[in-house]
Amino acid sequence: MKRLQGTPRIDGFRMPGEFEQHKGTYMIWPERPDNWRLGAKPAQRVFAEVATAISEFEPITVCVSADQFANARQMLPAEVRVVEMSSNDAWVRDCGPSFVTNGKELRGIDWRFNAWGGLVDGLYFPWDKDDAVAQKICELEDADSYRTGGFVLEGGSIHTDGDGTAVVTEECLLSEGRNPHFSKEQIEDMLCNYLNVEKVIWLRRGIYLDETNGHVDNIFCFARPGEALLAWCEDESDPQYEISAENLKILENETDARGRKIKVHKLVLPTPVLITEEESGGVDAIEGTLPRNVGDRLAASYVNFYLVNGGVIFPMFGDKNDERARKTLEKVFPDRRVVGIYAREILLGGGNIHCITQQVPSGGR
Ligand code: KQY
Repeated sequence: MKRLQGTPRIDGFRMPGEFEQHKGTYMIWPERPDNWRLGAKPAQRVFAEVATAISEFEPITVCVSADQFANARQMLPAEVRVVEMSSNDAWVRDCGPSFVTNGKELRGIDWRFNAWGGLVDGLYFPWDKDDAVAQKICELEDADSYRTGGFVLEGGSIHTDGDGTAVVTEECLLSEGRNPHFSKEQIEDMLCNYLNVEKVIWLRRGIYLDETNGHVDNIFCFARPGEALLAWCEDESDPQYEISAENLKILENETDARGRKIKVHKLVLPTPVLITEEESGGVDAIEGTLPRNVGDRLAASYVNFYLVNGGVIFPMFGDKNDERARKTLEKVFPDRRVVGIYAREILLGGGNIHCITQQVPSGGR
């Protein structure tokens, strides 16, 4: 497949909203023992549950290393397509392509990936295999791609309504480890040209202590144009309270690209989730990888749900707010089946269901 010059905007391609119809979903199989406890066995069981749940709604492909291929194949149902692909870890939202379409043809944006901050504050080294994932998925999808040169970005750090608006956080996109030579205006230009949006809404910060430097996909999500969910904290003594309140204020004072006020639904967070001694003890310590220490607070959020055709797959934490989250999602998405998956094992690796999925929109050739 070709590498394209120019930009999606010039070529008339746009990034759809996740709530739009999908052709399918990609995931990557977890295996590295310095991020996933107990040789990634508990995480693999949850990844298999997520893939199985997605397969009930739309086609799904799981990318797996050569070493893990046989194991993944036997853990996943036959409906799930399994392909061999190398990677450094399992976060396809971030290293996979962001797809754009003109309604007839699909193309990918292959951002440069540097493990959430490169040598400044990245989460592991090296990341070269991850950086090659987007082009490989584009090959499987028969999609030409735009390579963004030195511009670093992860799919979880952007969110669009498919109708001219993108939402990001300053904490992430202005972080030192990504594009320190770009001004805020230059970053905004890149987003407008590659996602083909006219307006970028800048939230301030993401979820408290999110190791991605505050990815937007853990705190904010469009349900449809003009309507969104925001991760919400009710405990005024918690540092998250101020972060969520600040973002709400920004959203209340904004309009989207079409001039609409955005209706915001509060999705109340679980009570803080901390790493236990047993969980910490199961992770191999390797220099250069973020350690998993006892008592560390994880960036748990129900906003890390994934929208599939006709469904919503959301993470549960065994928390009193799990059922409350389900009710909020059922209210906001009355036409979708809401499926909860106990996802603490994904959280222990540093993300959740949205971070381990990447959609291929419909509208490809
Ligand atoms: O998008 C994400 N939340 C991924 C985080 C990666 C964590 C690596 N340990």
